[in-house]
Parts: sequence; structure tokens; C-alpha cells
Amino acid sequence: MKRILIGSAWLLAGLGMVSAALAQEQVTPDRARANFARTIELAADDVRHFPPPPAGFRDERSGISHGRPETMGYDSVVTGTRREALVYLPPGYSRDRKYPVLYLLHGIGGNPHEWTGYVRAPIVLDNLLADGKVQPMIVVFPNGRALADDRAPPADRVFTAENAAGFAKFERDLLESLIPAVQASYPTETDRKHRALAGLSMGGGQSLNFGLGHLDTFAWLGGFSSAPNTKPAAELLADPEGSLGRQPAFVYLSCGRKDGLISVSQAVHRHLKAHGVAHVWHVDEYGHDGDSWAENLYYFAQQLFR
Ligand code: FER
Repeated sequence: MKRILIGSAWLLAGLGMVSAALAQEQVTPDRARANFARTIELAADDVRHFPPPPAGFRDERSGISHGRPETMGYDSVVTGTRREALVYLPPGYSRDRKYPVLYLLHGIGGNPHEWTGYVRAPIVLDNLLADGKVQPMIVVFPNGRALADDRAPPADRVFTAENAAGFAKFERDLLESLIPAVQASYPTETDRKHRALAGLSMGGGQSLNFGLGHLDTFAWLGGFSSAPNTKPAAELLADPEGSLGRQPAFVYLSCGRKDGLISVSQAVHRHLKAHGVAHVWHVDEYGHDGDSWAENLYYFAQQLFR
């Protein structure tokens, strides 16, 4: 009898895993490779929305003030561990004023240093601020992998269900642990109009999934080269006019026209367009890479908190 019970428990657990897998595609290296290799079909409106940025927009400039990067620790209700996020404090940062906050999320194999490293987000932001093109803002680069071991995994364990699950679990970490910790540690505005969420690839999918589901928390959303973790458009925004009508948000979508994942972003763009929901759709000439992400941060940041 005992054996039979154990057996049926396994059977039930197995069925549960099958239905979860059907709802959300299994994440495996082969699936990811196939997704990156999807046929790219461009429509007439899959074009640049912004002209290319000025030369040097991503190069460190001398003679201007630079923002200050620092690390903050916080306790996660999701992992039960102490986690870390990078925080960019803008040039001229002062505790005597209150700042809007942009949360900027990394990709499936990355960590917060992806944005601050090769994408060079702090340099893009310093240059924009020096030219008076952005509002002074605090930018938080979280670790979007809410697992007890949240280090970037070795290459052969990037496209695994476990790693991908950490990115889904980050929703609660962000809303219940990180945002309150940021607001307790820094002088921030705390209403939705002063909070933005954007990310690249896996982080783009997280931003759309979490942001459109929490329009009470975020009024500014950006998905750059969003990955297949993005919910299907009709699920992401079941009632676009209704939900965005009640709580308007600036929605920014971008992708490179050489990026095999572009169908993910196209589907969201087309859904919004079909429902008459205003948004930015910017298709550039890049692939799934830092050149696209740096440029899109350049455009996106200029729209924020106006
Ligand atoms: C996938 C292909 C790519 C996928 C995720 C990615 C969840 C993410 C890529 C990135 O973050 O750079 O099939 O499945």
C-alpha cells in the first residue's frame, strides 16, 4: 500500500510538471538555440523610431561629472538570503532631494554587471545628464535571478529550467523586498509615475510580465530584445485599453532586426497596435547584443519621468 501511495505521488508530481511545461516552454539549450535561429520576418513598420545616437554617446567623456556606483544589500523574502543590487547615484546626488528610480534588468546568463560593464549604462547616463537630456535619476541594477545561489551560472547551465525559474521568482523579490529596501536606503519618489522598469532579453520579458501586471507600481516600462520568457501578448495584456486606460503607462519595445528572438517583441507590438495602445516600437539594425541595448537605453532614458 505504502509503495502504491508513493508511486501515485510521483505520478501526480509528474503530471504537474508536464502541465507546467506545456503552459511555459521548457528551457533547454536546444530550445534556446532554436529560438535564436527562428526565421526573421520583418513587417513594414519594423523600423527605427529614433535616429542613430550621436558618435561617442557611449564613450567616457572627460570634463563632466560622473555618477557614483555602489552596492546595496537587502534581505529577500523569496530566497531567505541577503542579496545585492548595484545602484547608480547620478552626478550631483544629494540627500536633500528626491529622485525617480529606474530598475534595469539583465539577461539570462548575466548579472547586474552586464549593464554596468560591456553595455556601459553609467557612461550613457552620465553623458545624457551632462547634455541635459535626462532627468536626474537613481538607477538600480538588480540581480534578477532570485535563487539562493544567484551567481551567473556556468555556460552549460544558463538555459535550464532552474535558472529560468529564478527570473520568474524575482517578481516577488522586486516588489516585496528590493523596492522597499531601495526606498528605505535612498531619497526616492515612491509613486508609480516616478518608477520605471526595463531590461534586456530575459530582463525585458521580466519587465513586461511584471510591469504590465503591476501598473499600480510602474508607469514606465521597457522591453529591449525581450526573450521567450515574455508571456503571450494576449495574456500579458488581456484587456489593453481597459488596464492601460485606467493606469496609463509609457511602453517601450525594441529589438534588433538580426535578432532571432524578434518575433517575441513583434507579437507584443502588434497586440498593442491592434488595440490602439500608444507605445514606442524601435527596430534597429543590430542582433541580440550590447550595441542595441546601449542605444535603447539612450533613447528610453530620455523619455522617462517627464
Ligand atoms: C530562450 C532564448 C533566450 C529563452 C531565454 C533566452 C526562456 C534569453 C536570452 C537572454 O537573456 O539573453 O529560449 O527561454
